[in-house]
Amino acid sequence: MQHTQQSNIKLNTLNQQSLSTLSADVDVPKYDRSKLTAGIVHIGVGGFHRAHQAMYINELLKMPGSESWAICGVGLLEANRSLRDVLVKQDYLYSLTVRHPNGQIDHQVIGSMIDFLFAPEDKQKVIDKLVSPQTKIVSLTITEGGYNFNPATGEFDFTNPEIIHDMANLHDPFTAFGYITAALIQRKAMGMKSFTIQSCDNIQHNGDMTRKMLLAFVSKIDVELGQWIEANVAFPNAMVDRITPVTTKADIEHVANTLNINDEWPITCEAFTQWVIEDNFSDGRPALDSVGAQFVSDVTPFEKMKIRLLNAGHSVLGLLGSIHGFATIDESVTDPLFAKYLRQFMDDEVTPLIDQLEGIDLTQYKDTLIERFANPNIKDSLARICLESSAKLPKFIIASINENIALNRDTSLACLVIAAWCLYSDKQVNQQGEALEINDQMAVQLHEFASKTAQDPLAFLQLTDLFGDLNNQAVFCKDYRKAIADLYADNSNIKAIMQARLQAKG
Ligand code: CS2
Repeated sequence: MQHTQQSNIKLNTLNQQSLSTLSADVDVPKYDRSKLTAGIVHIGVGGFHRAHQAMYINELLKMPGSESWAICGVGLLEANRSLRDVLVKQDYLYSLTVRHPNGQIDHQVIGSMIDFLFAPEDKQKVIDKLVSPQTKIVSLTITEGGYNFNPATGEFDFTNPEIIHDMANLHDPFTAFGYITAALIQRKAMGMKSFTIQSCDNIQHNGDMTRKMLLAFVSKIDVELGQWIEANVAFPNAMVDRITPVTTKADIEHVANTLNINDEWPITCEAFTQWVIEDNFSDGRPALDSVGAQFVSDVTPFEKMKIRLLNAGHSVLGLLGSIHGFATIDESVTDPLFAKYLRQFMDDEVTPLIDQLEGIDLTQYKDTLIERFANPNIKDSLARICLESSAKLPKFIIASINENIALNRDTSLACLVIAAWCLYSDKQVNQQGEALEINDQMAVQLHEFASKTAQDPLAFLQLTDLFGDLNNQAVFCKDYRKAIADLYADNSNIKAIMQARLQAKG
């Protein structure tokens, strides 16, 4: 540790100049970055964007003729200041460490980002960038919560104070909707084409959802603009996939020790990657199909499969594993009981809801998911998985519960996950008595409702913004009461409860 820190001091900072010092087995950008222009403005430069879209664009830029598709990142949040500082220091370069399940590690340096605008410092600059004719695509990873919909109804939340502010102050926006609207007003006035708005978040019909939310926002500001958006702006739906854990100190040290370079914000990810996109763009698109992405006319079946199996599977392991006291996804899924529970959840409570996809064998897809989750080299923390559960679970799990209820199908494995989420939000400790790290925009309400469980076992379900009318579903409620009773019993043991539920399923 001491040694690493000392050697760090002597290391070069990763930047354009130091690229040539990297060993030949590191895949560095050899294309001329000074010739690139940013056809894509990306809002929300998190780890996932840097492991996924920016990586695809990096591959594309290796091909001549694609120079106009580089990325300008945008950070809307004050918290993005430090990312901006690092990226500027590093000429917007960062390393990607790709960890295979067999231990193989590939290192890349990604060069597709050529600028980064930190919005809180200069909002007008961001609006100008969006208006610039160079900008052909505005892509988004603003997380499930960033779309500002009510999770139970799917309708735009007009009560959000930032939205109320932006509607009256488009010159000084906070939200992606504010920035995009300010830019589209100018584009329309100048007779320009619109950019495509491309969501890369884990929301089913992410393009349709973005469109619906933007139109709702605009409807209160400028009705004609709404009509113009309907006629001119493309919102391709897409399924995005690559497991990207939160960067840790160990990742920074790994890069320092193996690449002999100082990268202050490296990204680590799994080898698997997938991007299925509807071929619907307002003003051209990069040839992403030449670098592994897939263009299709309808992405619906792919996104449902991914969100309801992978993302939901993560949440099953995340919440049950947290209560048990596991720290990571691989640790949870290598426990045979957890693996069995996950598989049965996927087989019995999700697979019957997924349409058959030509060319995709669902059994194999699920096998692959379990292998990916078990990758011992990806230490994906349960804290990351449980982060913002209130924005995730309605789409990942509650949607399947509702579909199963409508079909009179059993939901007992998912039901325990909801009850575990109640315990998690209420007690905020695992069954070993250790504190859980809870990060959720709705943490206060989650705790408030969950903490009434001792008086009313169904109290958590009264949070109807998340659960809709689940609290009126008699069969579900009966099972939920049982799950709560089991979880809240003295000496409760989550594994014994999971085992009993699996046995009851037969
Ligand atoms: C995870 C996703 O945040 C979550 O709950 O399920 O971030 C997941 O790792 C990605 O969608 C994988 O593509």
